[in-house]
Amino acid sequence: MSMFVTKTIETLVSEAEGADGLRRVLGRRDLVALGVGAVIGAGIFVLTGQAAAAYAGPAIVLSMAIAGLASALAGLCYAEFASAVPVSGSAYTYAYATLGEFAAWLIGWDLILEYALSASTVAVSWSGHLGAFLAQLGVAFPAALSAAPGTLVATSGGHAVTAVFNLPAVLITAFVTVLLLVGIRESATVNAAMVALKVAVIAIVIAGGIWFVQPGNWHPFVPPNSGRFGEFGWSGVLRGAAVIFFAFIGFDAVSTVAQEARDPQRDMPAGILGSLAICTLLYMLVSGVMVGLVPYQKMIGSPAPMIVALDAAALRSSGSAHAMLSGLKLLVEFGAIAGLTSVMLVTMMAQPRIFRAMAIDGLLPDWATRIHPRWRTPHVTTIITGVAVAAAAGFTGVSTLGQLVSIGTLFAFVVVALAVIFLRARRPDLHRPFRVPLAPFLPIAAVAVCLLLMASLPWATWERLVIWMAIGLAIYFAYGYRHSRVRLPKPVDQSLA
Ligand code: ALA
Repeated sequence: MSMFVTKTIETLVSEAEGADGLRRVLGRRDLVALGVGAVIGAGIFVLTGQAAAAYAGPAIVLSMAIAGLASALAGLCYAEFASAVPVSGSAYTYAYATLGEFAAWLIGWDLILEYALSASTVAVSWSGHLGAFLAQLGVAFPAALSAAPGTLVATSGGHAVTAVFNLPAVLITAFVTVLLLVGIRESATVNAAMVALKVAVIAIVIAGGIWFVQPGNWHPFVPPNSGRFGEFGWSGVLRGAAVIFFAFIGFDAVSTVAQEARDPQRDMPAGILGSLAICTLLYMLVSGVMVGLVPYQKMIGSPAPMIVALDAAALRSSGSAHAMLSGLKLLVEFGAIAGLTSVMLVTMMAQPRIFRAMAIDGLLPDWATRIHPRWRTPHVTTIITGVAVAAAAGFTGVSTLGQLVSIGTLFAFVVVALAVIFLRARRPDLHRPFRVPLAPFLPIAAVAVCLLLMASLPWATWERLVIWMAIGLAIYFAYGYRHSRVRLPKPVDQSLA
């Protein structure tokens, strides 16, 4: 059989309904919280300032709306698939059902960028925020243990030392891995607590900060273009959207726990679209407040733009207002640390489930399908993910690879939107509890907007994507092509399930 062989929807659903071993414990609220958990993180706490200062100015609010719209178009496509095919492989499985094994492998491989690589970049950011938080409390963390080997880091005394490895990034990855091993219910509960905290912090920044906004900072709302594409003006709004898109990544991770949802057909669309709506609204409001507190130029290059904005407001105020703004700064650091932890938690929850779906199909080795007898979690793939994320976060300079995460995710979105169109044509009869409205126009719009955002990313990011995919192709032909269970049917080894 050819490598374009597809899996039928009926096979996928019956496999998922069989004695799979995962626990069906997640309700609608858990799913929305998982979506928000995966989305609000490094993007809003780190990238907003850069996107506003270098590209969009106060119109960062519009960039947020565009990135939110692109995500919503893709989110609708994910919602249709996740309700019709509620299995844990997400885009990988959707591609297998529609475009065939080869495309499925490519997407499965690509999703490593979205989940494992983003967890690594977020772990590095987590480490940076922990250092800043401790510094605010007057505690100095050893600089040599705070970055990838070979990086020059400034000590609290102002000297430069060469870092050995990034200890906090490794520790947080280990903590998240252990939590994910112990159980899906436990992980969802910790996630809910962290989501409540980070949403509360953002809401407090909005509600507290709005009183200190200087409306003059919002003018001109769309600063004139500098003469170069992407530097202010409308092209800047677009580039700002492409950069800030990272902040929206993650809502689709909800679809990877479809087999652990109590009623996936009903609750998957709510989890995906509900979390996206909450995050888009919060992002537009908080970025609007930030560029109202401080002239956007002041946030250039800052890894903690919310702090810069609050600092500017604190400088202008006195007495209790000053004290409140200083308190808010500490809260923001704390919220960022919680926020980043939950992003890692959900992306590192998603990755092992995709690996496992690939192993069930024979594209990865059999032992990767195992479920822990007591914890009922995919422990083998969870540990592999944890080790890979920790190695990348602790020992390599992954922090510069955020745009690779974005391009990889956009690529997956394009494929899922195309897959919706294909499946509508091929299986019009299929029961779809949720349907993308105005199909095929909205899925086509999803493809177009995602391609536009991909085109706005730097060329170097494209080169890295091509290299990553070439490595994936080599692995497919060396292993998956020869072991595929769909093309070369062989019984599943029940002792491993
Ligand atoms: N959306 C996630 C973040 O901003 C990846 O950290």
